[in-house]
Amino acid sequence: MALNRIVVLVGGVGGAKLAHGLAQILEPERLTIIVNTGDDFWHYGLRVCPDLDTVLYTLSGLVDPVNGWGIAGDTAHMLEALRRYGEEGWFRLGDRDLATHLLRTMWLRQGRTLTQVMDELRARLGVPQRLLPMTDAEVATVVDTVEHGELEFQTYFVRYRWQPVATAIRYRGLEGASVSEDVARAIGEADAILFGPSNPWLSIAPILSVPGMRELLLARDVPRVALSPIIEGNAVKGPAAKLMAELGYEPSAAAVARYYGDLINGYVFDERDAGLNIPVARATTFDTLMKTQADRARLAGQMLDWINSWGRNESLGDHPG
Ligand code: FO1
Repeated sequence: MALNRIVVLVGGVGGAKLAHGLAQILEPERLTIIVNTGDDFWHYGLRVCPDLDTVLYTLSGLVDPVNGWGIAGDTAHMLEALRRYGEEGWFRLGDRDLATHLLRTMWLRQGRTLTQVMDELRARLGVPQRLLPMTDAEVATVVDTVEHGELEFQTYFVRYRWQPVATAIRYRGLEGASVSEDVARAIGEADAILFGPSNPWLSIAPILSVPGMRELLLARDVPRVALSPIIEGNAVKGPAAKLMAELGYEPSAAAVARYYGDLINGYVFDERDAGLNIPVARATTFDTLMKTQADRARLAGQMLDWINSWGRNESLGDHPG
């Protein structure tokens, strides 16, 4: 099976690591990264796009290696100045990171699309891979919680540190959203579509909820392979396992595979979970923890080698059960 063009759907930190692994082993023109924008929000008049920026900073080598988001060595003078004015400053916008939000907001105000803005930012930072927002429309993830009712995503995630109990997750603004031409072309030309180890509900589901996205993906008779974000019932990072339990799913790699259902025809999960019964036509295990940059390239290579080994002429649409 000739895997020339690879599309990967990602959210923030975990997805950015897989994207970086792929970027290390593929020629740049073979990789397109489609990124969740449900986490995006307006903050002090600026358009902030955390997942896009996390991928941008990871691929450009600027990312803070401890947090996995933001810029390494960034300072917080702006935040301190905001607090002097009595502002809470709960969202830690670093001084250098601010430049990204200023440019993005200016260019958006001048009428450029988010796709064009991100293309300019990644080119100026020397990132050669295509980095596409899931849509150019403003779609916002909203979390319904027991304690506070409806919360904007960043309020839920950062301000309340994802501690409130979630009862539902919704995506606002879908009625005005569509798949961009660039995203449609990338999916249409892909020889394999990967789902990053990002939170299925908070990071991948917003991408899938863009009108037309599911149909585009399902129309492609190519490997569509997800990488589990759950290892031994726990999320590698963030609230995936907690959310699954709150939304009525058993937190496991198997439940994530069931959630993706017929969107995927292949599944990669961690070798520590080797005993699990995975309801996907093709499934395999690797060491999926990406602790180092070398781990990212190793796992990306293992995934592509495995997909390459699939039979040449079988139809990929089959899905048991
Ligand atoms: N995450 C936090 O937990 N606390 C923060 O203060 C914070 C600030 C921040 C600033 C810019 C940026 O691009 C990302 C930032 N993140 C922060 C991460 C981000 O909000 C989340 O990791 C994602 O939205 C979830 O994928």
